[in-house]
This record gives sequence, C-alpha cells and structure tokens, in this order.
Amino acid sequence: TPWFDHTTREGIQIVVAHGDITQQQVDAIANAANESLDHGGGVAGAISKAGGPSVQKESKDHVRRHGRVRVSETAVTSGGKLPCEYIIHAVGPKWERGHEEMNERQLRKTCFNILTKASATLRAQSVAIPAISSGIFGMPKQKCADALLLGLQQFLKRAKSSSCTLRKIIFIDMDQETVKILADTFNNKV
Ligand code: AR6
Repeated sequence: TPWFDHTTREGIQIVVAHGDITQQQVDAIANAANESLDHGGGVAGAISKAGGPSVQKESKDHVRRHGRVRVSETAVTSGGKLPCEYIIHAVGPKWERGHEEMNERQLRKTCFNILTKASATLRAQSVAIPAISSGIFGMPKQKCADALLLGLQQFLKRAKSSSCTLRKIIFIDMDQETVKILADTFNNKV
C-alpha cells in the first residue's frame, strides 16, 4: 500500500511507496548513479545485479562514447532482465559541507531532468525514482525529499502546457524512514 497517492488535475498519479525499485512494473526506473556509471553499491548495485551484465556494459559504452555523466545529468540504457524497458541513470550531488544550497539545487535539477527524459525523450507512461543522493552520497533525507518535491513541482508546472506522456510517477525507496519523510513532504504539496 502506498504511503502517498494523489492524482493531479492533469491526471498524473503521484505515488510514494516502500519497496524494491528493481521489482517495479513501470516503463522506466531512475538509478542513483555516479559520474562514471560504475554501479557498485546501493540502489545502483541492486539495479545492475538484477538487470544482468548488459546494464553495466551499456553504461560503460555510454561513458566511452560521451564521457562522464555530469551531476544532475542523465544517461539511458535498456533495462536488461528488469521488467522496465529503460533505466535512466541519474547523477545526484554528493552532500558537501559549505555547498548545501548548491547540492539542493543540483538534486532538484536531477529530478526534473529524469522526468523530462522519461516523458519528452522516452515517451514513458510510468517512471519510478529512488531517494537519490540520500544514501552513499550523504544528503540528509529531509533535504533530499524537499529537493525531489521541487523538481517534481517544476516538471508538473510545465507538463500542463506541453504534451506529457507520464501518467504515473512513483517515488520508491527501501528505507522506511525515507519513505515516511517523502510522504510527509509531498502531502498537500502536489
Ligand atoms: N530499491 C529502492 N531503493 C533502494 C534500493 C532498492 N533496491 N537500494 C537502495 N535504495 P544510494 P546515492 C535506496 O546510496 O546516495 C552507488 O555506489 C536507499 O535506501 O543507492 O545517490 C552509486 O554507484 C537510499 O535511500 O545512492 C554511486 O556511487 C537511496 O536508494 C553512489 O552509490 C539512494 O542511496 C550514489 O549514492
């Protein structure tokens, strides 16, 4: 059962749920990647393992061709053995003292770029997104939730006027406390 479930006026369902992103029946999932798309630990490790070797291979090919993926930017691979068609590898910021406000802006942009890539480029109807940067990259969970909400709001504002393919956006995480904070943050805000 979702912790938050709200459908916007434009008919886009926004969900916050607890669970494993690799199991989601959606068109695209977002990965919390690093700039070299080395999917070691965290959600990246889980996605890479569940998707099979093609995920890491396509990722390395992408970096070889286009270079490292900058903070807030995305790179797309196929989903391999996962139920999703696409993986949107997104690089969130590393939480750095003295750069808090910049890091928050960078994560807002990361979220906005994921949603734009899913809709405008991939023509996806559904996408799942984890709490990027809040694990190994160390962003406080509340700051992460605030930034993801801002990115979502920015996207939804623009989705009104343009043709948005997305019908369902799921924010999903394995960590209970993170899910609670996301749900509390999104409540009455979307
Ligand atoms: N399903 C859903 N959420 C998950 C799963 C899962 N299977 N596994 C972990 N999480 P992190 P980051 C949540 O550390 O902070 C990697 O080494 C977890 O609870 O995966 O952006 C990359 O290669 C947390 O809330 O991402 C990078 O080097 C969230 O995923 C670096 O970590 C994000 O935690 C990226 O660090």
